[in-house]
Amino acid sequence: MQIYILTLFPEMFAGPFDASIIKRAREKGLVQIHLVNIRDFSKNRHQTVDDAPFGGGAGMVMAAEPVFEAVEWVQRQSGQTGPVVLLSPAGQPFNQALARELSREEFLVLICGHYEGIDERVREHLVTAEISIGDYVLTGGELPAMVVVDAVTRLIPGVLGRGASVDEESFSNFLLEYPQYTRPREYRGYSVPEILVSGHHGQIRAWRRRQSLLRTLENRPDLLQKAELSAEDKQILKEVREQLQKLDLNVP
Ligand code: 9D3
Repeated sequence: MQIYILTLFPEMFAGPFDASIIKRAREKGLVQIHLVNIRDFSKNRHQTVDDAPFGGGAGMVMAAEPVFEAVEWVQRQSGQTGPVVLLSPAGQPFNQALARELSREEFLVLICGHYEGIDERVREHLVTAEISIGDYVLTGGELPAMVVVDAVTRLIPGVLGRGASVDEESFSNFLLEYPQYTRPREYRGYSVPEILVSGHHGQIRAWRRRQSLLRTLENRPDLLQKAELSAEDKQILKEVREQLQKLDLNVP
C-alpha cells in the first residue's frame, strides 16, 4: 500500500514509523509512507498556506490552493487514485471497521489539517472521507494521521506474524480483552488467579469469557449492545447487574 501524508509539519512524523511493526512492514515493502509538505505548493512569495476567514472571525483558515495542488501532484506523479482522507475534528469517528476498509486500498492520501479550519472547497471537491479519532481537541491532524496509519498498516496481510489473529481481537467482537498473566506465579505477593494454572481448559475459557464480559460492562457498556452474546453470557451479565443493584451501585 502507498500512503501519502500531506502536512505542514513533516518533521513530526520522524520516530513513530521508524520502530516496531510499522518499521518492519516498511522494510518488507508492504507499506510505503510518503511525506509531502503542503507548504511546497504555496504559490506566493512568503510560502504562506493560510489566510483570514471571509466574513470575519478569529484564527486563520488553510487555503484551498496548496492542498488541491499537493493532492493533484501526488496523483500525477504516482499515477494512482484512491481515497482522499481529511483528518478533522468534524469527521466520522475512526473505528476498527473503517481501519479494515482502508487496509484494502492500494493508495491512500491523508491530509492533516491545521489552523482553525480548512477552506470548505477542499471538503466539497477534493476530499472523499473525513475522519476524527475522538472527542478531544488536538493541535492538528498529524497525530490522528499517525493513528490511522498504525491501525491500517497492521491489518495489511503479512504485517503481523502468524498466530496474531486479527479477527479474534476486541473491537472485532465488541468485547474488551480478558486479563493476561505470565511468570512468575507470584510477584510481590500478588498471585496469578489459580484457575489459569489449573490446566482445566474448559474452566479457563469460561473464566476468560466472564472477565471479558465484566470488563466490558465496567468500562464500555456501550459495546455490549453490539456484541454477540450467548444465553450463558446474558445470564452472567444479568446476575452481575442484579448483584450491583443490590449494592446500590449505578449500572447501565
Ligand atoms: C473552532 C473549533 N475547533 C474544532 C473543535 C477548531 C479546531 C481545533 C483543533 C480545528 C482543528 C483542530 C486540530 N485537530 C485536528 O485537526 C484533528 C482532530 C482533533 O482535534 N481531535 C480528534 N480527531 C482529530 S482529526 C484532526
